Amino acid sequence: MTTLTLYGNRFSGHSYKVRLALMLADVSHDYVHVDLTLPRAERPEDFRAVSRFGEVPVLVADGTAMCQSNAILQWLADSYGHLDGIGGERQHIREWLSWEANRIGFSVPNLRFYQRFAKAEPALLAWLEGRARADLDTLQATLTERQWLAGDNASIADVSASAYLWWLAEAGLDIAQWPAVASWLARIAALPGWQHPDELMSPDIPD
Ligand SMILES: N[C@@H](CCC(=O)N[C@@H](CS)C(=O)NCC(=O)O)C(=O)O
Repeated sequence: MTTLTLYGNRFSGHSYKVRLALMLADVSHDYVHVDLTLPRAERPEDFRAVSRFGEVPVLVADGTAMCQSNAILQWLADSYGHLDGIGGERQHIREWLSWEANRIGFSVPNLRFYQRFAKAEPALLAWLEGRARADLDTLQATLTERQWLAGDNASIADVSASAYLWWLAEAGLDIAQWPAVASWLARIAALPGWQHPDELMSPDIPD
């Protein structure tokens, strides 16, 4: 059996999506919280040794370190045959993972960061909000037509694109404006093994 250790942070949706995929696939793993308020050079030695980009998440599988959340999700899907789609769906899954990295996995986390954790110029906030709204509109249009982003079942595309939306209110946006997205989140929350990020990502660690 492969020994897995996930390095993550409780406020990081990128970390959450990897841990959620592990939970949904019922894969045993160790989880290590990394304090991102520490300068990179002061983070624990074991984390610095495996984090090629200095970021969470990092998944270490039998001593081999993997970075970048969507690449890790693809490895998990390939390795455990869960949330992986079939046939031609896999190309759509890869497309959604690339879209997520540049769109909703950029706009919503940054908007949330500047609403909740730091201050930003109004122009930057307005730009991020416009981008987040456009991304939610893209999801709304897709999910009005279908239940899942790719194929007939949940996949890593759904896990990835939804990761930050559980905190949408912290970004100052109301999910009620995107009802098909809200219904999709409810379908994801009904998957066996699902947990909200605030429950799954080390609730014992102080803010
Ligand atoms: N593209 C990366 C993004 C990872 C990322 O932005 N990680 C953030 C937390 S959500 C981080 O580690 N920030 C701390 C730092 O950069 O020092 C992925 O998908 O894994």
